[in-house]
Amino acid sequence: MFDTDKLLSGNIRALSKAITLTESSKSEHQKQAEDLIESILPHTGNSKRIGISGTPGVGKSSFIEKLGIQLINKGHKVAVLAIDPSSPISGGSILGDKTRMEKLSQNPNAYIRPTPASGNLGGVAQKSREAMLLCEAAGFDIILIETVGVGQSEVEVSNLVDIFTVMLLPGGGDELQGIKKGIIEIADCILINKADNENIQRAETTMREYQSALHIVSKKDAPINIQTTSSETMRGLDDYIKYINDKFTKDPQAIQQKRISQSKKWLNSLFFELINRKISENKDLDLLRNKKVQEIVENKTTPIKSAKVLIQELFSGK
Ligand SMILES: Nc1nc2c(ncn2[C@@H]2O[C@H](COP(=O)(O)OP(=O)(O)OP(=O)(O)O)[C@@H](O)[C@H]2O)c(=O)[nH]1
Ligand SMILES: [Mg+2]
Repeated sequence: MFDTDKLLSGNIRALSKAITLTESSKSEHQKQAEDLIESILPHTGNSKRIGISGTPGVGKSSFIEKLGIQLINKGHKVAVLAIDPSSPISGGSILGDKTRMEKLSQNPNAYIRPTPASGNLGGVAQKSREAMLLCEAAGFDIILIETVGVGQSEVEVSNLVDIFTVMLLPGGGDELQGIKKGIIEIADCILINKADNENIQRAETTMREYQSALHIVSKKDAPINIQTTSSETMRGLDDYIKYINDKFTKDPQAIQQKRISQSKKWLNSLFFELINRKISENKDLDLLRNKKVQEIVENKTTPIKSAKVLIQELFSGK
């Protein structure tokens, strides 16, 4: 039996064991993990959930290292979950991440964990969601999720966090690439990173370009926070922390609303995924579907009538 009390008391080994359980592909472990997560739910939801996304090398881990230490110095407990959608078992960048986050990884009030990108159900972010809830139950009140920006996974991670931050480099002529890629649809905050040394001017120009472009195209209720940052000089770090705190203190209702709509999305996507799985596992349905295709081809029936027959078959309880 898993020792839930240990997890709730903040024991790191228990936390690691719990996350490992959620990652197991064995069905008995899956069942145990589902029960465990349900049982700890009353102890979740009390953290600030922050996503930091951006292309490889933009400086996410270095920034998280500095941010994490700063937050710990202010009395927080910080969990870092790193998703690498490019490697199915993850771990790919963990070595790099641990060295990029050297101080943080040695701090007793920090916990760093890579999460596998390919879950059984729920896509890239499902495992991170479970890990996040477990970290919250273990008493971490700041969850930082690092993810490499690759289309769909970014959208999934944005559905997991309260503040989705996109990190960009000072531009080199193609400043508004982020807008073209549609990140403003999901970003709450844009950081123009590595704004140090000879890059300062360029970073500020990029920031202004985004500010004026977003002013025109943004349809969001809350304005997107845009600023320059540097992990080398600590530029912008305090502003970013203030921005996060303000979001939670000035408009807690908005965070609550966001979480409610995220829960709806999670339920819906898992529901449809399970339905699809049920469909693909149903051999009789498959045979019937092939038969219906044939009948449609032979003008014996219509697609709509066939679809209704298939639905009837699916819900006949067989
Ligand atoms: N000049 C400067 N260099 C930085 C800054 N932050 C990070 N770097 C450098 O940029 C490189 C990549 O930094 P990481 O923090 O590993 O970037 P990342 O976005 O986590 O990279 P991946 O995890 O591979 O996607 C390293 O060589 C860092 O030393 C910064 O603020 N200024
Ligand atoms: Mg990294």
